[in-house]
Amino acid sequence: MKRGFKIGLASVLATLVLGGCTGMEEKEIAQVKKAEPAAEPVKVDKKAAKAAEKVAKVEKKTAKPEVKIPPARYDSYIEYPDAQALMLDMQNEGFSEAYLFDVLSKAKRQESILKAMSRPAEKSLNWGQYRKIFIESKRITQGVAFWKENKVALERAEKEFGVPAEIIVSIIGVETRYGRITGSYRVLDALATLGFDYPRRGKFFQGQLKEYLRLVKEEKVEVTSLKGSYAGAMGYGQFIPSSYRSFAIDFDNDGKRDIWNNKTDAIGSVANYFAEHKWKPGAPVISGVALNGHTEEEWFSKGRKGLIPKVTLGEWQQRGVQPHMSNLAEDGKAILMRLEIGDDKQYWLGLHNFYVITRYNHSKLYAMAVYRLSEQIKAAYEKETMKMADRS
Ligand SMILES: [Ca+2]
Repeated sequence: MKRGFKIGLASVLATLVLGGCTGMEEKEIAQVKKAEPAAEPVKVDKKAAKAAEKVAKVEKKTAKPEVKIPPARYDSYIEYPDAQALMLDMQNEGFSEAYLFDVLSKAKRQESILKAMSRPAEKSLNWGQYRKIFIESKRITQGVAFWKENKVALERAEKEFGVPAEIIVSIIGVETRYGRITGSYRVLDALATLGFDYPRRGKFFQGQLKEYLRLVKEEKVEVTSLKGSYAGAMGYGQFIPSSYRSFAIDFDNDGKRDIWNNKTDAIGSVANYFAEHKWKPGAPVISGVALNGHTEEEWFSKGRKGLIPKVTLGEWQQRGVQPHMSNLAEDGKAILMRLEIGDDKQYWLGLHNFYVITRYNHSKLYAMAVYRLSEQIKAAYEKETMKMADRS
């Protein structure tokens, strides 16, 4: 089975390397690992440790060499030719030259961001390792507390957008531990650093910097005032500037879309993001599956393109892939997933709503973690509210 493990691992590696960039945040698992272990040491069992050893071995063979961080080309971003091109584009949109000059002269290159982006080694976690980071008792109890505190807003979001409260709570829990870790970089610095000093994704982040300039103009906020992750993702749900402009909403009707400090706006914005990405109210997310007979390697979802459901449930059944759920429409489409936990494997069909979760972050492990955590938060919330009902 060693060979099977390696093939599987490669797919997981691919998923994480390619995961999540146009959706919400340029999220890399490195960030999660960096932000979390200090507060929450992850207990590793023997099986997982053995798997981690294997991961390290395979990683050695497959990891790309560490990306060299290019030195700053000039002392200030205003001297960078691509920054000057960006300024010209923005002048054509009506921004003044003096304003743009002032903004870009304030943008600071952040070496720690470039270091974090170039670190390749931490991207390779399998499902067994990944889920331990996100699905643990503290994040569940904190999720129940967040739900209770924001019950009215969550109920209204569920009613208006059809997105279950537990999914919204879980997203905010996975992204920022319910607003506890929202990032401490100035968004301007993060986007300028990655836009002008990180060639691999420079175009993407230059685009986000433009979106950010439009955002601060529209929202009438000071350009250096907003904080976020090292990739410029902001607030409770970690919206990048383009997502903010398209999907953030003023859910408490006070005239501002405040995803940084206002939990009601943050909740409504996450719900709206899911609704806009066509979440189907009441529809399932995943189904367990029985594999009857031979399977082809290419049937299994790999990488970012592999997240798009193309095969109908009817076709899966003809191939001997039998969902445990009996009430699924035959013309609905699904992806087939193989997830590793130590030496064990789990097989799942990812349905339409699973795909919608991957629009928030392009990774099947991410979507799986969000969904599994949401189930546990819901169970714990119901248990607790039932207890309270018994008492009264
Ligand atoms: Ca508001």
